[in-house]
Amino acid sequence: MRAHAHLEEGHPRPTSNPHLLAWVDEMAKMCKPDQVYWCDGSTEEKQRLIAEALASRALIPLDQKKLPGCYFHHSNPNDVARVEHVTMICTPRQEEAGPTNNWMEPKQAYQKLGALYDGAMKGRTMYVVPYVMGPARSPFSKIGIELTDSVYVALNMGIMTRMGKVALDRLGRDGTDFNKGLHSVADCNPEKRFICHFPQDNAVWSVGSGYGGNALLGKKCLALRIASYVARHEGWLAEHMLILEAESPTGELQYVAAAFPSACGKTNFAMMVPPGEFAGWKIRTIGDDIAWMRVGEDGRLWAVNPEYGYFGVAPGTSRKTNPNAMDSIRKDTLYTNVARTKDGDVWWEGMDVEPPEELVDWKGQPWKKGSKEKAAHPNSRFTAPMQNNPALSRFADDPKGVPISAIIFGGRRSTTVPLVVQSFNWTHGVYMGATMGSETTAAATGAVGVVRRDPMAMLPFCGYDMGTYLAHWLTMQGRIPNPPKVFLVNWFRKSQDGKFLWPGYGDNMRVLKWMLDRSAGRAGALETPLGFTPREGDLDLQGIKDADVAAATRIDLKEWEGELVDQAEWFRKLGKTLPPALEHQRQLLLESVRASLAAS
Ligand SMILES: [Mn+2]
Repeated sequence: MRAHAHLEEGHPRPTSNPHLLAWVDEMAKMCKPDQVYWCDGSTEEKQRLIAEALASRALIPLDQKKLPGCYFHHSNPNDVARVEHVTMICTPRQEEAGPTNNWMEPKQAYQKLGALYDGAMKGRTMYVVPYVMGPARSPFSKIGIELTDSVYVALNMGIMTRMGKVALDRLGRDGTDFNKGLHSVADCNPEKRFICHFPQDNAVWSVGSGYGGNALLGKKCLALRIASYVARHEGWLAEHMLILEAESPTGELQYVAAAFPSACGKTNFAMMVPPGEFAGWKIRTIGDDIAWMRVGEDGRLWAVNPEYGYFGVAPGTSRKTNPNAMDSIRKDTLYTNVARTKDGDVWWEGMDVEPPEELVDWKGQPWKKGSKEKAAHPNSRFTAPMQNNPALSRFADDPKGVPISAIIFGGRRSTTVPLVVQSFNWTHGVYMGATMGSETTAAATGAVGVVRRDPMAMLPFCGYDMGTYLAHWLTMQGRIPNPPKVFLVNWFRKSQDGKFLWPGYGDNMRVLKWMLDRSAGRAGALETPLGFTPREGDLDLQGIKDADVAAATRIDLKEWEGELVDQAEWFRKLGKTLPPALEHQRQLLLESVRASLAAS
């Protein structure tokens, strides 16, 4: 009962909300921290927590002249990524979690994790982290409270969310609608690591990991898994999508949301710098990872970014691939598992900067230039406030959100999927999202790997049964009088000798412009059995280099016949909740492709 003793002696608690207080007390009783600290989100508090973290070596200082307000953290080497095999959806019936999620019965999960939490915070502080996902005063936003024994997590939550007093004010003296998140690093044992979601209780219990997606409970846990469940019941969409703003030379603003799986360039696309030929065009960021989208009074789909910062992968981020990200991470940024230079700067593979002769690698070991070991962990990260982004849209914090003209799905496919194709209609668009995927290629032999289907890039993030999720997407059509147009893109198609057919990065602006013009009904296209594709001359290709546009945009019906046959197996895997309209769509496309093949 030390926690209680401390509460009486310590500062007065910043809320009188009985529901919140009772829950915090109950969790403290189980975890037995030495003290309970309520975060207020102030600047002074941040400085104090940083000082604490420096003293305990949870943070290591970087050169404060070069990187003001930036610090380094290295995680336990056994704890460097999301852990999908121990990420659970805990619903009374397994069918509610569906065939693509891991499932645990809720009572059993509470018991199992309760035993791991018992006394796990002895000798530690329990930080109470109140936060809002979404603009502070937006009716779309949701409140969460994360209890954590990691000061690193508390500091990250301060960057990634609107954290502190703002959330308690919103919750009010009697509010009950908040996500109950409990997190303990415990002894960081991979054998005792679980991330359990209780959609019916609006609760998340995470134990045994201090890493980003497992520990920052506002992000994947609340804003995607729990929110997707809530969104289905409330009639909206919680999606793994970036949101960007495009301003044309005439000042017209258009917005798109795009779902790409992890490591397919969401952050790069959201912060894209258009090529020189696109003078007067500006791309600005609303969000780089998550979109909450609802139907507005005007019948359009409106999106907010629930997050307040960027938790981005460092390796591969460079001046060339993403200058706006590089500018976003020079101050007030936390770096996790990157490499460090002797003079307190950061370095990673793909930074496009020659490594110095010597580095300190992500584990804290000396590293010499030419070493075969990677200096930065491939999943090393930066956590940066979105206000740092020079290309941040002035509507990024708008409570209404932004109206979406186009939804883009995309994966990493070396063959078959063309550069861009527009769906015939909403159902066909949902079908495109349902069947999208990425593949692994055996680069050495050029052999094509297995396609991992990742519907709407939500496979690891959907908080309920996937077939039911796809049915929810289909029913949204009836709710959106002015739906966005839907597109499928593939920046990663390769030639037979393994070369990318499309340069990607800033040149994706050329494809984006066509999609924006299609959405506004002012660009031409070729109707194919698989949707609308740009004809020669429909894409603005002025000044493009290193592209084989004809090959990148080509639809090979023979390849598509195989693709459509292959998709049947994926649909079988989703089981009996798969909407019949999607299987029907697949058969229609297959018939149409076979008819075209027979006629040619
Ligand atoms: Mn993501």
